[in-house]
Amino acid sequence: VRIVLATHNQHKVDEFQKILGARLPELEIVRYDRPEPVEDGVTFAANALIKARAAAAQTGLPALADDSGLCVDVLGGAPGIFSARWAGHGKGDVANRDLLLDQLADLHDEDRGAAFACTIALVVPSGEHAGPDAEPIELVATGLWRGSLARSSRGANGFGYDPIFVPEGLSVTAAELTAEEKNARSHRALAFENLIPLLRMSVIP
Ligand code: ITT
Repeated sequence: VRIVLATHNQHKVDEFQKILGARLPELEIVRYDRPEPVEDGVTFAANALIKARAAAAQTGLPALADDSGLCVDVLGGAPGIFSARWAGHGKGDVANRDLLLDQLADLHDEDRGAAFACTIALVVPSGEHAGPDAEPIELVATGLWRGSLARSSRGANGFGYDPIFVPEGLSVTAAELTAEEKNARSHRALAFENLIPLLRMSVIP
């Protein structure tokens, strides 16, 4: 089954392929990175649906999209949906991380709790058999990965905020994990775990 993944982020594509390849080999994930619709939703789910809806409408194929970010407890869940542009549009991962580290510099270890969140939206266009007024199927699944924020960046694997995120139960950052170790426990892996029954129900014969 062919399914498009609407993203500009190659790291997400790599993680999707590794996570799903192991679990659902019958799915062929094809990257789709046309100009994105405006992500003006106020939740991860809303933004993931905006991206997946546009891709499904443009391709006529089932579409997946991922909206994700880092939610810091003392910041009331920020950066959250603003994670990709925390230091400003186009400033990049290093600037985003450095700003967050600066903002949290005075906090004690016990106040540095955070979670990565990932919401994956699946939009399946209505089939021809479904009649002219049929709506697409829209489903979402979320995964959370608890941890805390390091005091400086460590590690070269992964992407984004991985070098400053210490997963619960570990003493290394997510960027010091191998891809296999990250994909075995990450917010993205958990979101997929929750999405698999929905995929089986809607796109996998
Ligand atoms: P698309 O919208 O094109 O998919 P994007 O990178 O802009 O790509 P988001 O809008 O969902 O994606 O922003 C996600 C932000 O959260 C971005 O800053 C990422 O670096 C960060 N992020 C998401 N998942 C992450 C992960 O597994 N590890 C580290 N950082 C992550």
